[in-house]
Amino acid sequence: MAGDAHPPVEVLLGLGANLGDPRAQLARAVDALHEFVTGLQASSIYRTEPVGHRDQPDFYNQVVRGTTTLSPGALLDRVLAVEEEMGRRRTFRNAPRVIDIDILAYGDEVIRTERLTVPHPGIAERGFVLHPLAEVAPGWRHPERMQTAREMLSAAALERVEKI
Ligand code: PH2
Ligand code: MG
Ligand code: MG
Repeated sequence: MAGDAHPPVEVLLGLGANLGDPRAQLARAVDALHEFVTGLQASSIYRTEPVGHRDQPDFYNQVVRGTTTLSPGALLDRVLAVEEEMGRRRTFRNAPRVIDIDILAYGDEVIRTERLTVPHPGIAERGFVLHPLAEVAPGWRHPERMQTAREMLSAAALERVEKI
């Protein structure tokens, strides 16, 4: 949509899956993201212990970095459309899922609307985000905490995370 034109901005997205064939689904999601995120760089995939609702399969997590010209709201719409096309059904909070795509950061903007909290509120406590984030964006600083992923990692008590 022309109304969504926006100066290019660097975004960080967090991907997770723990149903079906998680690694294939991460690959499919990254492919779909190329349609609206350019210069995309993807981290390694990490196998991670579930956080929140613990009685579910391990997750496979990844962080991607790239540039978009979509506004934050338009980016969220596109990301939710990819989740839906891939068969995500929303049941309960922290439930198992075929794909989850979260907007971790949108440039260094701080956004708090009904639909969107950016930076994503869980970043600093989540090893499944911080490990792949440190790999793909070592110089990025959380715009409110002013810390890098590495710095947040050293302060957090974290779940099991294994690079694969
Ligand atoms: N996502 C959640 C809740 N818990 N745990 C892991 N390990 N990985 C996730 O992606 C994840 C989670 C909510 O989105
Ligand atoms: Mg999530
Ligand atoms: Mg999500």
